[in-house]
Amino acid sequence: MIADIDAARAAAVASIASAATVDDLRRLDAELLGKKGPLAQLKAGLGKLATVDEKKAMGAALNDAMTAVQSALDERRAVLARAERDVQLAAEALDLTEFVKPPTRGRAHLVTQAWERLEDVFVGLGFQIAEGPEVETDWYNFEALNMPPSHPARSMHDTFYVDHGAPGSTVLRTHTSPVQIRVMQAIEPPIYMVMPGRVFRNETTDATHLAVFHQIEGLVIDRGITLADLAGTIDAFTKAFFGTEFGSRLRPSYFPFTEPSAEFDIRTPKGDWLELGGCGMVHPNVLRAGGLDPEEWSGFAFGFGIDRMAKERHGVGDVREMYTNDIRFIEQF
Ligand code: FA5
Repeated sequence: MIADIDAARAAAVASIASAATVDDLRRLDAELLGKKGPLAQLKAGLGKLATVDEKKAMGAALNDAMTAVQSALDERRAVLARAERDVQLAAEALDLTEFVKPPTRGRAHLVTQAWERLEDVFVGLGFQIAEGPEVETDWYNFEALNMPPSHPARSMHDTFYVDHGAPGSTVLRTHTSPVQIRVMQAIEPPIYMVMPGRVFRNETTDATHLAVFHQIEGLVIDRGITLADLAGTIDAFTKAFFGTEFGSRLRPSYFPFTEPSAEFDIRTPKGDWLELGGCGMVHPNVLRAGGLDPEEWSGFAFGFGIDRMAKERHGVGDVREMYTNDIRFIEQF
């Protein structure tokens, strides 16, 4: 009988070694160790043995054989499972090198880039940032800025009126200067604030004029502020934004809300002068409209065109080009 057990064991181990898949092994497991398997049948024959000692010896040999078959099954299963997993991983692997051209990344619009850089530069100079509404009352856009209804300077701003409230009382803001008043009303001096935003003018567009464009307003209110502080701030800004090879100058001008008033020009490295915005010392009537005492506080304000700055900084010929959304133009920046 020992010979039969050894033969059954050897045959089982050999068929396990030649199993090609985990499924084959599952079938072999049932065949070899199941109730009808060769070892189970030999076990059924134990009863026919004559002596107890023989039964014991054969029983032990059968148990050894079953344990050996079971561990052969376990070892082979581990080997086959690993091989099958390797095949599956290889089949599912993604070849990322097939994207020869990486997907192109989007970026901020030229004017947004200029807006964000302006904010960075002014924050670096110690300013805070505020924003005001695009739809304004006539009072904030004009009256509080020393432009009563009959003031001739109103005609410099070709205004879009909004059909809201009393006729003529609501406008699309023509500049960011009304935010000066809102800031003075909202916070106590000292004020060092810049206010970027979108503005609207009912004008014909050309290479330097848009009907919807962007300005950045600046307002400084403190004790003892003079025109020298304004000139120094503008020069520091010019060098920080455009580069140290650029210079700046103030040219006498007129705005109802500043006195004295000036235009702010920058000098390019080639020596040309370009007008970028208006500025001046805040008019006493404007301080009063903002709730401040002109005897106690003084300050300066400025307003630059952001679209024109982006145009100059990148050498764009025509401001309108920045809004055509022609990808061949936009992707250069
Ligand atoms: C003003 O709007 C004043 N609020 C600026 C100011 C603020 C002066 C504070 C004093 C104190 P002006 O209309 O000049 O001023 O416009 C200022 C700048 O906005 C211009 O220098 C220019 O850079 C830009 N700008 C004006 N009109 C247009 C337009 N149609 N398209 C594009 N940019 C414009």
